Amino acid sequence: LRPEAWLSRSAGPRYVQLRRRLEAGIEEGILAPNSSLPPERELAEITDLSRVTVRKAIQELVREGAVEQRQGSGTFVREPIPRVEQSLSHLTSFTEDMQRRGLQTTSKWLERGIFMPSPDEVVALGLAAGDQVSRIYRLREAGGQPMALERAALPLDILSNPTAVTTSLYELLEQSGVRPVRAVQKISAINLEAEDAELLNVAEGTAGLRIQRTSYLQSGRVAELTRSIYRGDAYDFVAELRLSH
Ligand code: 16G
Repeated sequence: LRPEAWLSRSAGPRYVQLRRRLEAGIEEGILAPNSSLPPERELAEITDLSRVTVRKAIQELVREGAVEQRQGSGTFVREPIPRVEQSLSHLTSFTEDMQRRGLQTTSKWLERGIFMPSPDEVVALGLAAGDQVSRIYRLREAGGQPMALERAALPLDILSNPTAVTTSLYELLEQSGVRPVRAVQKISAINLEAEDAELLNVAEGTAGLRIQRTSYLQSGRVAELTRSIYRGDAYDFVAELRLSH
């Protein structure tokens, strides 16, 4: 970390340079998972930077989830979570995707029941006046790590009993003969709000992906409107593209 080896006048603010330097150390494994960073004062001495600069660099590392501050014991390098490559060309369920990777899935239920629909659910699901919806809202985990928050809304005749969903929604729909066969998915970038970040075990403001999936039955009817928030540090979405004429 000797400053003459890496600090340059022309490479941007000093806290950014220090942050990059620490990130590189984490990537190269010099700073191993669960090892602690030197205290702020010590880091300032080694790097010849001010404590304010050091603090700013560390705050950024906390924000991006590379390190975490543990009450009273310092700043530690976090265990990196394996990134998942998710194909955008197949209509699969979370459970199927994770099983294929040999990961055990679990759900924390945040809400499950029958409700009056919101106006956008009425429109998306093509509901009639007075129709209710089944809603399931859960935190989805794979290999013990929180991966995504998912809020699904389905018409009652497609899912009449939301509490019957215990593991896989798609498996239950398949058993009832209403498995979606087509879906439209929209992905947008967000910064996670405090409550969602806490559930996903990342710092507030961390990058996330908002995904909206509208899925359809063979008949063309909408079966599901699901709004999800995926961890930006856990997912790469991959689509195959072909030249069209
Ligand atoms: C995926 C779908 C979600 C669907 C769920 C069913 C995305 C972005 N979303 O997470 O729309 O409801 O799978 O999963 O891929 P399950 O069958 O494991 O409950």
